[in-house]
Amino acid sequence: MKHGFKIIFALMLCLLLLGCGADRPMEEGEENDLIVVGFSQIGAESNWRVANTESIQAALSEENGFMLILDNARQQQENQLKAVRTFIQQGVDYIVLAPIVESGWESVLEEAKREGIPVIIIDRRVEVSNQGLFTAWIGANFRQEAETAVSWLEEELLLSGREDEPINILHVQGTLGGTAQIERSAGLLEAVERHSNWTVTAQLVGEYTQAKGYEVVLEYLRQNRDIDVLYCENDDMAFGAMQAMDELNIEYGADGGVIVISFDAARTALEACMAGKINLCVECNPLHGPKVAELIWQMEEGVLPRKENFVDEGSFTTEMLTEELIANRAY
Ligand code: GYE
Repeated sequence: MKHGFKIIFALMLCLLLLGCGADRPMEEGEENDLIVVGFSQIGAESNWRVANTESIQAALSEENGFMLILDNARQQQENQLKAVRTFIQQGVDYIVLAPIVESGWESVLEEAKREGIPVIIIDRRVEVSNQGLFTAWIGANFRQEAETAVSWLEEELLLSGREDEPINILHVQGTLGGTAQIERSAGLLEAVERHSNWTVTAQLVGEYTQAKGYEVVLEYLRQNRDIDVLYCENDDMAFGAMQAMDELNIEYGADGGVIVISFDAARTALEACMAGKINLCVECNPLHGPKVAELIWQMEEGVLPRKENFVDEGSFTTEMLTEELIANRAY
């Protein structure tokens, strides 16, 4: 723990103990033992994000030796920059940053580096000229996720004898400029290039939320219902889109109608997939907490952690899912 922060923390603890009239004197070295981590989280826009926050909170708990300072940026990069600067001022031991977009981090990361505070980036990536500005990154292979989705679609169209038919794809994107969006979009567009009969009829930005997904898809489908595939860059937007299709009496899912592809595979989406509403759930694993803790302990022991750390993930279709499988999932 950095010196300035140690003093503030010790003072706060004293005040708290005095305020509560506690009679237990602070044990010597008590405040020294916790590793202080500042975590700048994007927000709480999706089930995935909530599971991600919970995973960090569970892994960086006091019982595990950490004091976590969590900041929710409510979808604003500006708030994230402020939070990281506050962590630096407080002299935290480590910073964990889940960046909303890839660009714009250079100066704040330089400031952290100058103060000698290691930064672990999780989930989306940062685009910086010097890779030494952060210690490690933990996250998913978003391009692989997109490739899983398009290969499944190719196969599905082949099996149903539609491989040469014109295929209209409605593409619902997440927050623009973040790695998950960039890679999931790029994987789809590359496949569209390869298939002369595939067309992206529109790209709508749903900001990863159910409400926005519903709004943009409803508005679009009111004008144009001629779509074969809905490619949604997360579950929450897929739920919004399904709500819009229900309202407009458009059929979708495993029994026929619009083919729905979604990313994340959080529990509620898997349930919708098992019920035949979502055809394919491509998993994106939000459980970064244990890996963050592991990397910090490595650094505490003077070991330089691996720079790129991918989490495991798979994909699910209606036939693959059982209640038991869903019940046993962690998110
Ligand atoms: O898919 C979405 C979220 O960056 C992988 O962000 C993440 C995405 C995830 O809020 O649900």
